[in-house]
Amino acid sequence: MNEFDISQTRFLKDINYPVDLRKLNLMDLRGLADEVREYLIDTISKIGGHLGASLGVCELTLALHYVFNTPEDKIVWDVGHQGYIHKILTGRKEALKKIRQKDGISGFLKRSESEYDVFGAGHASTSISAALGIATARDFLKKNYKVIAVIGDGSMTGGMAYEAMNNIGLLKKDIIVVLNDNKMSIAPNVWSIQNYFNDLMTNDTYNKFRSKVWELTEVLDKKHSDRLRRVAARIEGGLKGVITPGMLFESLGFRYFGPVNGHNVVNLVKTFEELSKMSGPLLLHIITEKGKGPSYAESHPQKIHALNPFDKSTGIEFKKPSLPTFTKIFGEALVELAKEDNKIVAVNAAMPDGTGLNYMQKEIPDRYFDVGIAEQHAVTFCAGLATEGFTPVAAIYSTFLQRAFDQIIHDSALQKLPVVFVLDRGGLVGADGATHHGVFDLTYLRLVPGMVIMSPKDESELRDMLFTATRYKRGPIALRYPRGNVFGVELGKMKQIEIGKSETLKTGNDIAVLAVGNMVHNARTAANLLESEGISAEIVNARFVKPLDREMLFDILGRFSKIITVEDNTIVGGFGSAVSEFAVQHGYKNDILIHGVPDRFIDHGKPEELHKDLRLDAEGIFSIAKEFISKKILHA
Ligand SMILES: Cc1ncc(C[n+]2csc(CCOP(=O)(O)OP(=O)(O)O)c2C)c(N)n1
Repeated sequence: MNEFDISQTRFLKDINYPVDLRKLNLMDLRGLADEVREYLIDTISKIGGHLGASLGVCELTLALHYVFNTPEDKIVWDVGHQGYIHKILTGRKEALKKIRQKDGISGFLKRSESEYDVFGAGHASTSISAALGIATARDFLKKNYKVIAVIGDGSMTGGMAYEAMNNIGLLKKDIIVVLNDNKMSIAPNVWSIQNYFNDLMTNDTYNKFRSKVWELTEVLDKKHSDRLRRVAARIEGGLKGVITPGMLFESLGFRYFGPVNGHNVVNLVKTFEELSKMSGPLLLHIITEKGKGPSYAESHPQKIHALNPFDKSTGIEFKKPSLPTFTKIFGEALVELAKEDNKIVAVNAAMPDGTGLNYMQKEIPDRYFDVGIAEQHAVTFCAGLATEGFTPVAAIYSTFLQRAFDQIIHDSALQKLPVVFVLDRGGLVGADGATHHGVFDLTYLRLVPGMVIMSPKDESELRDMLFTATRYKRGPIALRYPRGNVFGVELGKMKQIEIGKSETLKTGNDIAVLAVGNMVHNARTAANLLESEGISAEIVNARFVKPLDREMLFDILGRFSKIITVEDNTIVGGFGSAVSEFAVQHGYKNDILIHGVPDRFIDHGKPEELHKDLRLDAEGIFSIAKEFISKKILHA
């Protein structure tokens, strides 16, 4: 397929900011949409990234920046993974070529990156709350810009969206919510309200009735037209015998418009022009196709949510890893265990493939649940299942489980309910960056009384830990492992691991390195490097961050004056903190160096680049150990 050359485009070559866009004739937006799509596909095919969502909002993004006076008017994007076209149109056309790469722009919205990125995102369902905050501040400041939140139907499965809408109904602020309905989350969406939409969109009589009412009431003044439209909506609800989504939103205080075709850019512009003249909370429901454009994307919207570099004529990714991922090992092991134990139930929050629960979904669908982007609900749902003797396995990315902190404490741990938490993407995740790194979990889980926290050094230990977790009945137990491919070690029959027992991998005399999870591998390699310089390091695979292996710690603290702890978690309150607290509480005065992710947010980059920068790779651990031994440093 041909290289895409921006200089040969009719419109895109001259578009750098929304002001340039606004100089175009309305009809030219169609041609521009084609060019933007082509540029997006060409760029992402070379470097990888989120594709489907941005292709789906191409016309919407053009229409919003065309009609509204951005950045004075504020667009708040939910999640932000659909923001690539927004970035192209707001000064980052060239920068798109380095999106998600080290020192390049972020794959999500980021306030520090552009004044057009009004509100940072990465996690779902925040846009309506943020937009309401902005609108409330605007009114305090007596300004009159527009505030528009764009939220997908997937993100509408998150409870926070309803908390925000409920609040908007009370505050009655001028705000426009665009509901981008493509029936997809990453996987097909699990939104019950979708059924109402499906009803609506296929019901011809309803659509005719509705447009007739709008036409008839167009000529009336606002007070009378509003009243008539409400009466009509009630009649229509009665006729259909169901509550229509329009009524759902209207009962929350919104005026509901739609559904309209989100790929007709000309109509979208006209609709936004109309909406911009209205006041109060407005909700525009648009229908789009995730992956709109290339046929492979339209037919596989789930696959093209995010991609490695790919062939742009077929959508097929170039690089297929030879080793499986930790995710796959977990997913398959869970099926193995669930086949033996019919009390095991698997729960995920809108990430069946990402968490590896797609294997359960396929093999044992009646004990598989996707609850939507609803991590809080997922955890309490699991706690409920546990009260009745089930073994719920909540498979949630480390970063997204942050959402359910109170549910972990209040609903699971406090009641000693045995929920198994499986946290994929623990540690530095790479290209998704600061919003997605799983570097807080060891800390936020460690402070929960009674919580057991494990992290495997490799895939075989992951299986054993899962086996152990599903048999543990004394309370919540968590298992955390990284993104990416496994080491390729041999897999045996799953077996029980003693709770709180570490594993010494190498004995030594000069320094002890206590490592957690995938850092064990790097620590081991560092020990070999140290050995070649005549430094003898003892290497311990901690296995458990809680409870700590007291016997091992007494032994290590007794034998070594210098100890390094290594974890790909924040150094605040994680494994190293636990070891230091233990030492202090028992009156030891050893030098303990806590090595991990520093106490700041870490940007995107390849995991290996980030590990190198933060000295968490083998070389880094090796050099830190040397400096520590020679007393150059007391902390990393
Ligand atoms: C709290 C949280 N959980 C999970 C995710 C992972 N995630 C990213 S995008 C996405 C689907 C969003 O669907 P939707 O809002 O409909 O947007 P679309 O991709 O369809 O445009 C999910 C589940 C997330 N970003 N935040």
